[in-house]
Amino acid sequence: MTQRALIFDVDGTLAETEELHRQAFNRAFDEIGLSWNWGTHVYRDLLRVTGGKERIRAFMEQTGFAGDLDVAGLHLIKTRIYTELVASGGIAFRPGILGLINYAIIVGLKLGIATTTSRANVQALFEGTGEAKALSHFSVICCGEDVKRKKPDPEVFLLTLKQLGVDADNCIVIEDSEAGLKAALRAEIDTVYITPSIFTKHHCFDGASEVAEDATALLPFISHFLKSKAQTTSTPG
Ligand code: XBP
Ligand code: MG
Repeated sequence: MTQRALIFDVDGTLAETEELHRQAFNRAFDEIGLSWNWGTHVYRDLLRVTGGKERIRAFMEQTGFAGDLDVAGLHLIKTRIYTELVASGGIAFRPGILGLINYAIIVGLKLGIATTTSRANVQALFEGTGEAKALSHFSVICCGEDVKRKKPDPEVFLLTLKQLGVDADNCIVIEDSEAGLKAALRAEIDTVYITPSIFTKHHCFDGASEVAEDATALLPFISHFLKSKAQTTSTPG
């Protein structure tokens, strides 16, 4: 039987995590005595740069910061603070996410994660939401540290496809951002559903198969995708 898969992005897609990332960056800056403070508008703009370390470097360049900064060390502090914030339990999955995970398990879709953030943050999110068990159903989890180039580069999706052992044609991606959409399309995954997050509502989603308010609206599309694939497979010639 042809294997098919559902691949989830993490930040903004599984949960509205970017506000906690923003707070974690600011607390980390404070901890090392930097006077930076990323407000919501500044952070929304900085999110065009994917990856926390890359975002810090972009900000340094943008502001002409000339100091000597251990970006990797600062980012480790940020990750520690972020995982603590998430573990404190104030975050939940977005509507429909757990329903889609359960649906995938029932219909035999493989589950994958393709994210820019770190494995530690993914783990913390599933634990912090009280859904650690759901993570055990994901056969592949590809993160920022697994790739050389982050989204919108397709590398994380290509790696996820390879590890899943599923063709791009037989995959559905759920994303919230323009960079994520571009990355999936560049990996030749044609079926990309977008659920814009608070921080990505203004992005351009040209090329997406569907843009929905949240994952609750996606079930009929996924079911239709599976039916059309089943018909293609069973049509002789
Ligand atoms: C979105 C991102 C991430 C987070 C920060 O990731 O760009 O960089 O903002 O995470 P996703 P790190 O692909 O899941 O939407 O600081 O751990 O890099
Ligand atoms: Mg995202």
